[in-house]
Amino acid sequence: MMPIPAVGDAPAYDVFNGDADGLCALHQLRLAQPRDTHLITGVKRDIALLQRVPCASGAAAMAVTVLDISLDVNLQALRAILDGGGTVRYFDHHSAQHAFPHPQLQLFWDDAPDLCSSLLVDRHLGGRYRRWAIAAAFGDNLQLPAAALARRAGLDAGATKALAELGQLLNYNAYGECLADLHYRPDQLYRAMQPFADPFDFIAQSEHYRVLAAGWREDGVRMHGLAPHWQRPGRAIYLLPDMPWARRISGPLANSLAARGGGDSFAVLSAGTDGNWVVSVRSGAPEARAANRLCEQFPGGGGRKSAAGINRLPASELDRFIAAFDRYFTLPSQC
Ligand SMILES: [Mn+2]
Repeated sequence: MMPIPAVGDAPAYDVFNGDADGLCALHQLRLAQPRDTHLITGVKRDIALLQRVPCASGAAAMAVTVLDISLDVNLQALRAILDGGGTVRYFDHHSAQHAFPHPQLQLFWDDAPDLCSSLLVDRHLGGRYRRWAIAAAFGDNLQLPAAALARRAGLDAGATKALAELGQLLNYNAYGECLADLHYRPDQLYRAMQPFADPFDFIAQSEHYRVLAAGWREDGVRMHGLAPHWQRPGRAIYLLPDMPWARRISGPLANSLAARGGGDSFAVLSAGTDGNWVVSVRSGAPEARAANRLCEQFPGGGGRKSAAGINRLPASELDRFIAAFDRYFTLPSQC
């Protein structure tokens, strides 16, 4: 049972990314330190979450826990909460170049490539709910570190696979343009996980797990039926229609194409409800042809060398994008 906050207690907020990593980071923490809190979360790409904490001036100091969203993106809201007398505990592995020391800020931050927020919480708790951390690491695409941790935890191949699937399903639920695209709002999904200290019980008993597994199968059939809109040797472009299922699988599709390896580059363009495209690009040669350099040629484009995107590509720019993509990723042997 969740303890009811005593009268006069400061309001507490848990602010977390709606993906597997955010969910499992919060879940581990609240299993260890139960507290009735207000939940603030959203779809996976909704990361400017801290500004949603109501900053009532003159209110008693609030306690805010933040999980798996970039400090840089939430800098202003973080400062406002601290300036208002609130305390913040922050676990994250995204960009935090503007991190600063503050007596009311406890920052657990590490962007090592084999870490995620759930693993930072796992470290903080001394591995107390490690199975949830392993599921999260799989969900956050950290296949090797997750498998290594599972081995060290004595899990056999079947159990490891079950946690990998759980992580994938929790992560899959967060993909969409808006909450209506998702099977469950991430705060609902978290509440469904809350009674389960052991993820294997969640897998065996939760209706939410069954719904996600069925949704994943259905969307997977649609995903595997997709043919590229445009294709040349070593590079392809996929167009996804303006449908909730398509917005749910855009991330998993990009991940599964990337997982094929082989040095291929590709773009997945999802039709937004506003008629424009949301573009995600993966480079098969990140050093020679950084994905972000292609995307930066378009307004709202950016990202990393291996994976980048364009937030809003006008429908009228589709042909220009395909031509630019083609030029950029043309294989040297064909020049
Ligand atoms: Mn993460």
